[in-house]
Amino acid sequence: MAGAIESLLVEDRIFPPPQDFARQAAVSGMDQYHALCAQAAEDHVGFWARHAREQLQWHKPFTRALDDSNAPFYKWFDDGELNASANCLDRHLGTPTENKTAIIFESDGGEVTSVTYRELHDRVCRFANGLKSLGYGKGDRAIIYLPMSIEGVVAMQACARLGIIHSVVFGGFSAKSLQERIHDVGASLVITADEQVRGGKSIPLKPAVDEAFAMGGCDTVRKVIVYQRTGAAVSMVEGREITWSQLVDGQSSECPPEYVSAEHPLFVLYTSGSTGKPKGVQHSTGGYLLHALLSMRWTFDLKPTDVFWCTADIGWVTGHSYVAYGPLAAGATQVVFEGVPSYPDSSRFWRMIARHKVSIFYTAPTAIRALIKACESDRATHPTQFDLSSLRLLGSVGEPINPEAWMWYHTNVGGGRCPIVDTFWQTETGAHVVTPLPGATPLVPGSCTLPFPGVDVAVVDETGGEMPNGQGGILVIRKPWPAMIRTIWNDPNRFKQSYFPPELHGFYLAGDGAVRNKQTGYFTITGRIDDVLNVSGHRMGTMEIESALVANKLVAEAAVVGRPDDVTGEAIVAFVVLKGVRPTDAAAAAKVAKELRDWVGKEIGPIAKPKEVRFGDNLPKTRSGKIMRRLLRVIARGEDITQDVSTLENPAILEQLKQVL
Ligand code: 7RM
Repeated sequence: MAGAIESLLVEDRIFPPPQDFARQAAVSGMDQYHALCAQAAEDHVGFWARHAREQLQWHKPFTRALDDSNAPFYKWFDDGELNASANCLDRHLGTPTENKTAIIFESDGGEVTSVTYRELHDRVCRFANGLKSLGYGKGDRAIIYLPMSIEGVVAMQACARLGIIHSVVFGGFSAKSLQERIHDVGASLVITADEQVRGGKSIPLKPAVDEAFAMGGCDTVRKVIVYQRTGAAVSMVEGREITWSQLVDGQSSECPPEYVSAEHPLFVLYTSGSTGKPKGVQHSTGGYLLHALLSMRWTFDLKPTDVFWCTADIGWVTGHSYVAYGPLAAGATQVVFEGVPSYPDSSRFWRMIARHKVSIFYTAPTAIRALIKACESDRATHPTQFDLSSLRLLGSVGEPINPEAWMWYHTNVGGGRCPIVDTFWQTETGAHVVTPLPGATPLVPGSCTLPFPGVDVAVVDETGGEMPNGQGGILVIRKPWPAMIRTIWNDPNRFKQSYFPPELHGFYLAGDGAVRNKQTGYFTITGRIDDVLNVSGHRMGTMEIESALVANKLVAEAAVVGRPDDVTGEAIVAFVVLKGVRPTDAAAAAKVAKELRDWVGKEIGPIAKPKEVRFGDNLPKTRSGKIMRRLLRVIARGEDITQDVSTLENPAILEQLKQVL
């Protein structure tokens, strides 16, 4: 890792914006970028207020842009009223966008369904009217547990239309994770599907909802709506559970939006932290939508003729800001994809880009790395075998993109002509925080470059003092910004403690390390500084996985660490002490390891399954009983331990844990 970071710091390839790109760009050239930053620096609140007035349609204009009287519980535009769904759909009616394609949906099997903005509006209204007929309205919470689909977007938009706060749970999460979220958010409504289809396989969803209910704690739920994706037979509780088509049948395609305060929560999205259970990150309506939309214009330079494709699932924040809200608010045509990049083979993305003439493509480094590997063994899936000439801009999100992958993406997917926006942001930030603007920022592979105008990002030491360029520190945001997290659902204290530690006197703590280039001031993210892993761009708390492991009857103790992985960025390695005897032969170890991996899959979801499980009679501990995770990280990487281990209670254990059975 140290080597990797050093190589980033000496990276000297620079890719200025192509001239014809810069000429037509929303932010054209660094002068314009610096001018925007200067406006924000001069009048931070006024800057955002101006864009809020220009970009959003207000039912009632706001008179006060920022209320910081109860920091860090900031309020933006809060006496203004608007509706997020009206800002995504109704605003386009009566304009040329009304009959433009909003969503091109491609199923796992390759069938294509498209809807125009008018049709999407009508579908959202019908569904919203159905929800209304069941008595749902402003302030209720809905869990959405749906596959990537037009229906997923419709469900989110319909909730927004009525002021219902949605909480989308990724379809890859287990029944247990679903139950915890239903309970924590106090949902009265669950919207799900019979099954989801990915990679040629049907995976049950409704049965997971049934299982979640059977675990208890879901008594707040009054109704379950089931979208019949495959038509598989699923159990339906009479009176409580109805199908999507029953709900929308006979409903009107006009549903007046419920105007809410800009501070009304639009959604709660659960994300992993360093301790305890996942946190329900609460976002606002106005400030969130503003930044989602503005980044469509500035980061993605969206034009009316673009075909935008963000490959993220709606279960993640990227699928909120850059599938469900941002592209629609901007009136874009976007691709929504049900399946996976490797099915029917690893050329799926390239075929889809060619088929739908995608011009802006936004995906994760882990997908790029997996596809690099795939096309090395099967040349027929190499991107250069396909007509990708429609592309004009590429994007990356979720984890650092290593310069090799960046170069490959640039050369082979972008044909050397498309800028790459390496966008750094988080569930908590709502939208892009450090990112190139493609018509302005000269690109350096492996760097997310410079702050989004109006977001005051800095690298500081533990007490908030700014680090000189070239010296690493922690990434903070010094001023509130409109799309920032408002609180953690049900846990305002945890919100304060996690993001606004007293030592940083009011700065937002992102949880990432960063360093700025000595000459350019460009940011490079050096990774999480807490116990959060990034596996395939998915955030996983090590404590969360440890809790799942020790909940298994075989396990006495467990410690989980990350190890660098070529494809997934980080891989999960679990060190486990069993209650019974330690397995000493490979077959026995493999059997228990499989059992534990499957267990974690059931407790959290398949994405949390450890890649490797090692067994020991004990774990390396200090004399005060603290597990030395630092040493476990070294062991997990297969590196030699160079540090002094004399303070360990039980140094002999290290040899045992080094063994790979
Ligand atoms: C959007 C998203 C957030 C964490 C964040 C970082 C890492 C995301 C980049 C990145 C380096 C990037 N939300 N991260 N983007 N690291 N360069 N461009 O991913 O809440 O799920 O994760 O992801 O560690 O803190 S998230």
